[in-house]
Amino acid sequence: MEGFRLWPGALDAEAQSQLVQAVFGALGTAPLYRPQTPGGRPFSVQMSNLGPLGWVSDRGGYRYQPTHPVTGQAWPAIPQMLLDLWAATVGGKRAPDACLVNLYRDGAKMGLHQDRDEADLTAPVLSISLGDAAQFRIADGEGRTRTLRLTSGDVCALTGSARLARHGIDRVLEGSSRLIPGGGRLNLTLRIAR
Ligand code: MD3
Ligand code: FE
Repeated sequence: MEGFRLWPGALDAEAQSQLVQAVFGALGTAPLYRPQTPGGRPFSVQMSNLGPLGWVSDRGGYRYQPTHPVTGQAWPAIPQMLLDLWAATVGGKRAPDACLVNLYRDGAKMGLHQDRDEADLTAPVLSISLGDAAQFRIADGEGRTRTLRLTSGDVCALTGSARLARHGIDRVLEGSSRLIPGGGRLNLTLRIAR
């Protein structure tokens, strides 16, 4: 698919554990929580954010905001490692201002959706997968759907026509990695929200 770029194993074991350490450290001040859909159902995925803006969902809808909805505190900074990874992969003039943290445990998954809450829908999204492997699905505009396995250390960039493609996580292969304390799959998505 045009605009979908995957770097399998872009992060080695050392980089992966450094990243997990940095993110779990930040989660001490911005704890994972389970947002509600606008319809009032809890997400199965636990979430938090890093950076000036964070993606949130509640009965008021989807939006980006500067503070954690539970603690009211500013989101912690995006680790430099991630800013460097953005520069090395998608590059461009702007740095990301939002990093959504998704933790999949206990059968959590994510239904097919589009990411369209960002001000500039042509700006790339960069995704980093850590921990358990997952079955990722992405659909093109013609109803063709592609599934691929995302494993720990994989990085993918969404630009061009892939940027508005419907995508989701069908299932996580629980116990396939021991990287994450307490188990599960951690996905980080770097974005330019505003
Ligand atoms: C394709 N996350 O946070 S990452 C999301 O693994 C999200 O947690 C999934 O979908 C996860 O919105 C998939 C790969 C990904 C991320 C963003 C995309 C694929 C994308 C944006 C547009 C198209
Ligand atoms: Fe998405």
